[in-house]
Amino acid sequence: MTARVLVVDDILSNVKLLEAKLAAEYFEVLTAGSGEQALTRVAAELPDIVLLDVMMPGMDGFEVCRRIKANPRIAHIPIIMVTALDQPSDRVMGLDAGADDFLTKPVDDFALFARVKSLVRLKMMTDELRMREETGQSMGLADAAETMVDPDPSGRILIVEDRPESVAWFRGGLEQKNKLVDVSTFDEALVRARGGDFDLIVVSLGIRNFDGLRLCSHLRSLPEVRNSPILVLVSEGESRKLIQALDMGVNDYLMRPVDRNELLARVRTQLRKKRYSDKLRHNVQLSLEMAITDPLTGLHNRRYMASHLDTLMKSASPAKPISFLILDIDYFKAVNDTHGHDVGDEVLREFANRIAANVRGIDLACRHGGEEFVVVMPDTDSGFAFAVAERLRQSIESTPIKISRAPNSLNITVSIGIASSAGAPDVPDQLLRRADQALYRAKREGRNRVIAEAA
Ligand code: GH3
Ligand code: MG
Ligand code: MG
Repeated sequence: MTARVLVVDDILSNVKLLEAKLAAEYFEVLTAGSGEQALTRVAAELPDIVLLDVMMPGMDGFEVCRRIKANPRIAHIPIIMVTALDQPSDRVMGLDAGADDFLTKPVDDFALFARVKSLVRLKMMTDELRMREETGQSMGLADAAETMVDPDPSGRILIVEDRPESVAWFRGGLEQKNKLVDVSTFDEALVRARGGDFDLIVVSLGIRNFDGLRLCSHLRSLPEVRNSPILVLVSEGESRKLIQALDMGVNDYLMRPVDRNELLARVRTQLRKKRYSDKLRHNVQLSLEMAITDPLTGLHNRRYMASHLDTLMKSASPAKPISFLILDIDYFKAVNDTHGHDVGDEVLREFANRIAANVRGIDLACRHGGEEFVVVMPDTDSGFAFAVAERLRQSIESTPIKISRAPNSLNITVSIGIASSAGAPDVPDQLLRRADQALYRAKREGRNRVIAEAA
């Protein structure tokens, strides 16, 4: 993996040392010699990660970190504080400022590469989502997700640990704000994680019943758990395990003995990130739905129908014919002219509801444009399609459409054309054209009727 790393330190020899280590591992290295310069470079060059010295004259590392995290354009860039300080309180201050992790000077190479790689990999997954969300936004489909929706969210947390005193300690720290479930066996952990929709899973790597790393790797491979962050507990002297854990995609870790404030800070960070990526994922999903949906009626749009038809037609055969209905409201222009465009829209919405209520789940109903609708019916011959169309026509004719202003309801009628295909050599366009010709006949012969193409 390669990534662009910004190294920030006021002492040139520190910068040179980290630069050399990272360059040897084929990272692209950018540098800054002060807090101010760091902010400028982050904004201008959008690195994948920042290694940030804490003690600098002028603006110190904590302040740089806070400012990066307060700017929505760059807040997603992970930050590792590199510090000579090694008190839990310093770490908590950094985590509170928004840092993702800490490295103590002199920097251990293994720890450095493991954490940089892990954080960059996690960022790339979020970047992919961010890009898709941005595309959705630029198409006017959904609003942007806020980077920091809730600075201190609560969530559902699964604790995998077999020491009762340790479980009790976690409960003491986290239970007030979060919903906790604890388990102590491998199978129980899997079952719970699969069904639990957890916002965070905490795994003790020192667990005695089974191999905690194996559990982490298992959890990472389960689709139901993919979006839940994992935080591992490690003891001093287990740095190899920690590096393996980070390599397999674990999101964060805590070193025993665990400092309570550090626990709260790391849990908070993970829950916050989870909320943010959930929101991104939700927006992407929404954009996808909106891209294939007609906003006025909620039916599928023409674009979706066209692409779906290509797939559908391939499965058509004499044994599995496909039928098409084209429906066009009669004298709809008069509705607009008499009652206004808004009422016209209400009629279209209600008309779409009637269609949806009268077709089967496997039928595809879409708004083809204006006051014209298409229903594609797989595995349906012309006779059955005719019966459905006739039922729809009657339902429209017999029940007036409610509107929100006087005269409160309108009588409308519909004309429907039908074409059916037993597969090759028909292509979707021809079938649509034939249904359209049948519709034209229905209009010409007096409207409010169903006409199927001549067999
Ligand atoms: P016919 O019986 O021959 O189908 O006559 P018609 O008046 O229904 O057909 P025509 O094609 O002349 O008019 C269709 C009208 O539908 C014209 C257009 O303004 C209106 N229309 C198209 N899209 C919308 C829409 O989204 N909302 C509203 N309110 N009207 C629409
Ligand atoms: Mg310094
Ligand atoms: Mg019409």
